[in-house]
Amino acid sequence: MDEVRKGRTLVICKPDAVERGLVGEIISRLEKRGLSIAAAQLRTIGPELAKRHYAEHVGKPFYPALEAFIGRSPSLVLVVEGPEDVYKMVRTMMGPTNPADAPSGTIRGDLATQTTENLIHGSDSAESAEREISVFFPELG
Ligand code: FUP
Repeated sequence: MDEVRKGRTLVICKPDAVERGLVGEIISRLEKRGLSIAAAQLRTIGPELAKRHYAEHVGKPFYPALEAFIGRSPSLVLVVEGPEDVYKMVRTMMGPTNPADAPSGTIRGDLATQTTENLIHGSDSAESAEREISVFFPELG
């Protein structure tokens, strides 16, 4: 089993997921796929943390709405482990950013309707995963 636990990625069940009671559904999909939860933290992502996590988006037109949304109530922040390319598996399971483009069978395609409130974040590369894990879980660095 250990030899397939080579990769890790950061997943955020965003405020809409916690508010709508969809955290169990999301974790269940990840676990059924064969991925595992290595760390979990329920926390409100305030402006300072949001700017660190979403550094690439600060200054974009949608950023103020994104910061307000991500901080409006607690998120469940997870480190998810699996094969080397686990980040890619999670991204495929999430579906595209805009739920209108997300196929049925994906988390966003099955459960979300809006780009802002699209339930889940997953790191977009192995490098992003390590950076984002160190933002939320510095002790795992
Ligand atoms: P994703 O990697 O699919 O989570 O999407 P991005 O990192 O590109 O964007 C992060 C979040 O910003 C999205 F989940 C929603 C929000 N966003 C918008 O509200 N409008 C946009 O045009 C792009 C992103």
